[in-house]
Amino acid sequence: MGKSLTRKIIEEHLVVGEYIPGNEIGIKIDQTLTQDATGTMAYLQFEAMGLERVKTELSVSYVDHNTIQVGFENADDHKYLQSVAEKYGIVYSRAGNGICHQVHLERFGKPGKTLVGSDSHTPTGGGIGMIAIGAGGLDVAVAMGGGEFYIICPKVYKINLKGKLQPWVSAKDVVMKMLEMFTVKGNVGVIMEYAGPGVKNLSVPERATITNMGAEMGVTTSIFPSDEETRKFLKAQERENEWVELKADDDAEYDKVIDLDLGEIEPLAAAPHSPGNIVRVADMKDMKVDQIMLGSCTNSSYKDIATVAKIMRGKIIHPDVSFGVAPGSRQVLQMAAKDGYLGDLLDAGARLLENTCGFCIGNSQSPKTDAVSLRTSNRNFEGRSGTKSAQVYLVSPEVAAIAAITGKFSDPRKSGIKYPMVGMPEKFLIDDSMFIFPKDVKGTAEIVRGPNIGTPPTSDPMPESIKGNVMIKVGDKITTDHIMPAGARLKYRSNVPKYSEFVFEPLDTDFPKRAMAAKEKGIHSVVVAGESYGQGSSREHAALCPMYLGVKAIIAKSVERIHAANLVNFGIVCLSFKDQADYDKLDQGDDIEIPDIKNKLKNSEPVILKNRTKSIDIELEYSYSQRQKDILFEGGLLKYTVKQ
Ligand code: MIC
Ligand code: SF4
Repeated sequence: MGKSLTRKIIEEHLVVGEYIPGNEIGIKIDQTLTQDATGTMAYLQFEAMGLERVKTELSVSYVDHNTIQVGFENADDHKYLQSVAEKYGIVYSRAGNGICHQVHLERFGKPGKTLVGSDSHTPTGGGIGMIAIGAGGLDVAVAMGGGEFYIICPKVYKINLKGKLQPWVSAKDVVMKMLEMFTVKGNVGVIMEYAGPGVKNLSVPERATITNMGAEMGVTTSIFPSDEETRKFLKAQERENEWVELKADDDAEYDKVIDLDLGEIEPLAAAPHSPGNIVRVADMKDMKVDQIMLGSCTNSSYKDIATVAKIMRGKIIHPDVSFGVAPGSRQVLQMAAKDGYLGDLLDAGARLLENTCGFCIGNSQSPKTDAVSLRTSNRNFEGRSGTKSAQVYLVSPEVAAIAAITGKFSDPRKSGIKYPMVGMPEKFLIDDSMFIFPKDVKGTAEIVRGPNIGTPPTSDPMPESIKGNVMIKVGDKITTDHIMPAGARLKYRSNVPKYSEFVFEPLDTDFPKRAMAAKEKGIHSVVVAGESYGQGSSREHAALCPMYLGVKAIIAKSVERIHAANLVNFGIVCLSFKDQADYDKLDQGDDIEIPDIKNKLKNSEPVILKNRTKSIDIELEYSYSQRQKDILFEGGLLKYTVKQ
């Protein structure tokens, strides 16, 4: 049997373990990326490792999340990041250069390479044939230091694409179709490999939209082959010499094969409040819309902006809507300006937003109370927009454009407007002047630390027994936005004690005070959760800040991949119910004990939780490799790595 493309790239990078799906393996990382919101912590941790330079082929530090700069905090972070980059040999992408994933695809992504990034949408790089994986900042710091990156050796699903997209249907609809089929849970440890005759009908930026939002399925990553389309893209980015042809063997073995006919896909949307709530746009019954946002790392390519501009040309936006446009990169923005598309959009009444994450992370453009907001981004978790009562639908740029004109959520195929076909430009505008390439080969640059730059707290070694309290009980599909909100709170990322005041803010504003008071009395906190705990972002603060507040264990029906890894990295043990029904036998406030947990893990014995309040025992499970156990015993990855 032949090999999948995924297997070929992973085997080429395999340094620890064997390629057996389900096994923990360590792979060599060629490239890393960070963004500012997760980057400061990642670099503080890198500094703590005491290395002289990064050891990767390429590491890039992007500033794209926190550019709102109300107060000094964001700007302090940026200066710190710039100085760290210079000292350790990292490329610095300045604020204004664009969203990390879009810019990385344009300027640095290389077929066949591995990339790990401290952002969950790093799989965008799969569009150009990379194995690109999102992770917590600490894992990225270790990779920058030349350490291997650990994943579960994946199951590989082949998505066999046929046919061609119809007018008014675009790459966003393809990934929403995938979300309809696979949902947002149950795909941990899977890589989606796109193949088949339909692949050639998608350009690299379109493929990147698909692999980007694949993150919402909870998969490890998604990947496309590197073919003539990839060559065209690299050539247009003046990087043709970086192209290599890459594809699966014709007789490759897969864990599942799914056929998907591009020609049969219709305009889709993700309804509130999950990217997995897929509905047909045709069923939206001309719902009145209040806000439309075009942008984010999913849909802000040149093609996306140009398509919308062409639809809007000569039209005026509906008086009841606010329409914001955030191009994905400076390249897209400069080209849209030169080619006249920006003029079309501005003439129509669009509000030009900075080419950053902005609205997508909820740090600006919060809609009005109860608003219906149509967004081309990838996440519509409740409250993420900054307005709890807002109804956010995720849509394609085409659907967004028609809604901006009509003020209604309607089927773009019935708009009466001719569909503008926009191809990929033969040549993109190349201007790398907003990158700072490191010159200081001796690493003597001084690191600049403003008052917003704290020191990363470390946790204590694992206790022999966990004795404490169910400090909070939460339900299913709790996202990292619930655990550690971003938006207006984002600016405290570099200041853990301050940011910790907002742990679980959307669910229970009293949690931080309760947990801290318990910690001061030596009482351990545990969190009880339902299915798919920790969905969404890679932000390690969703583990780091609970750790700071004294959380020692998460007891959940299931935990998502990146968050589970982050919990280990910060010394929080993650246990699941042997019998899912036992979830009902724990309540907030219950006194609990997990006796002798350290030894049980050491000896791979079952763990029993004693609910002292209810006088019942509950059997808990775990599946940790020896490496993960050692990290937990040590009190987290930083201590473990320094010791090594
Ligand atoms: C997101 O889209 O949720 C973010 C903000 O980009 C996060 C990273 C972060 O929280 O800083 C992600 O996707 O990992
Ligand atoms: Fe930025 Fe949004 Fe993409 Fe996250 S999902 S990287 S916040 S644009």
